[in-house]
Amino acid sequence: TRSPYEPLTPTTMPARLGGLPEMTRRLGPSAEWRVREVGDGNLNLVFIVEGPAGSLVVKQALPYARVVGESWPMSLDRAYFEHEASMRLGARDPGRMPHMHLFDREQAVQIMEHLTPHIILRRGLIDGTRYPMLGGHLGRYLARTLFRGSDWSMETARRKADVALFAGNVELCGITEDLFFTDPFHDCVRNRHNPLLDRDVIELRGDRALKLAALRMKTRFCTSAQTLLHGDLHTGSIMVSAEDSRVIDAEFATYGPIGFDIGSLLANLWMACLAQGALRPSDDEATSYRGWILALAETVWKVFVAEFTHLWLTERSGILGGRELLEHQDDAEGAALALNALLDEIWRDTIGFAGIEMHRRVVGLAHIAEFEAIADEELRAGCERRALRLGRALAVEPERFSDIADVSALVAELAGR
Ligand code: SR1
Ligand code: MG
Repeated sequence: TRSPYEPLTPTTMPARLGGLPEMTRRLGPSAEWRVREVGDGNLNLVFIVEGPAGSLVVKQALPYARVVGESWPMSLDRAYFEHEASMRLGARDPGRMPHMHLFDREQAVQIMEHLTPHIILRRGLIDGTRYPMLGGHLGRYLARTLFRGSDWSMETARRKADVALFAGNVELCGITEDLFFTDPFHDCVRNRHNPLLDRDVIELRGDRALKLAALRMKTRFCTSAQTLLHGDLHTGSIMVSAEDSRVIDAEFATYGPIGFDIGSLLANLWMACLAQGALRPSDDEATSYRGWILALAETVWKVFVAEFTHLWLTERSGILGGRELLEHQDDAEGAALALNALLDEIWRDTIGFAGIEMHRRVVGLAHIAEFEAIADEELRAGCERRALRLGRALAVEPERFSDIADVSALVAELAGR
């Protein structure tokens, strides 16, 4: 008989998992395991288990949101959706997700590759480290996963089955609906902000144009089921080393608009830029590293466009293949127009979602370590205020940004003030 769900601890891990041949084969005898709990995210337990033969990561969902505590119960099913999404995203861009070894649905446990010497990208951006391969890796990851999970790639039966499957991830999808698009724009108990931003927050919550933009982007998120999203692709969901980049933590996976993952990621890169003035020891170093992050964001977008275009031209086969209507009639110009219209829509969504992400990271529940690491409240408020300005411009005035270089210019201008 199987034991009921119970959270693991470093002490109970050897007794509870030591009987699994997969574990002892990879780690060695359980009596010699060293177990550390290293989770610093908002939701789960994460353990590194080291033995004489190797190391592994054990991730376990808790029946509540770790960031808030037991007062916010949360379904263990999120581990199941994370596992299902990770399998798909990993297959669509091989090598970009950690290798999964075991999944136990009842215990909400995933046992996976221990990525070493990788660190969380957000930490690397706080430390000022440069990762030469990262832009290419992330641009291709975005294009491949977002294209191959879409109607431009999947045939009807598989696509409908996957939409139905991930529609079950209601709880986490509902959190995104609230935490991104609603809570930050009204006086919700889950919100928190730097007290020095009190006046900015009052202004923000009276800003009708901004609230209409939030509603517009919420509508896109809820009604445009273009592809299987990672659903929480910020810089805390990416692990990096000098040569490698991996995407983790896909528990918020849902069908949604292609621009959502891209906008979440770019927003976090742009916010990291805005923090540099307070994080680096000199203005010159801040300017130089900010330039590197801006170039990284541009590379991510440009590689995404190039790879998405390549896939659209070479792999397009799904429900929206559309070849009968265009190429079979030799209408190359028509095909190019269709692709360009799609890329324009993705760009507009991308900057809209980026603007919303910036608001929720400054005045919502879940903040970012780049800003939280700034001890001086005045300095922090300055960075956060610039993020709100940038976020508002992106969400409310998307027509100002026909190209990613337009966003880079505004980030650099705001950061220099
Ligand atoms: C209660 S969950 C809060 C946030 O943490 C996760 O990382 C997601 O970003 C979510 O919105
Ligand atoms: Mg996460």
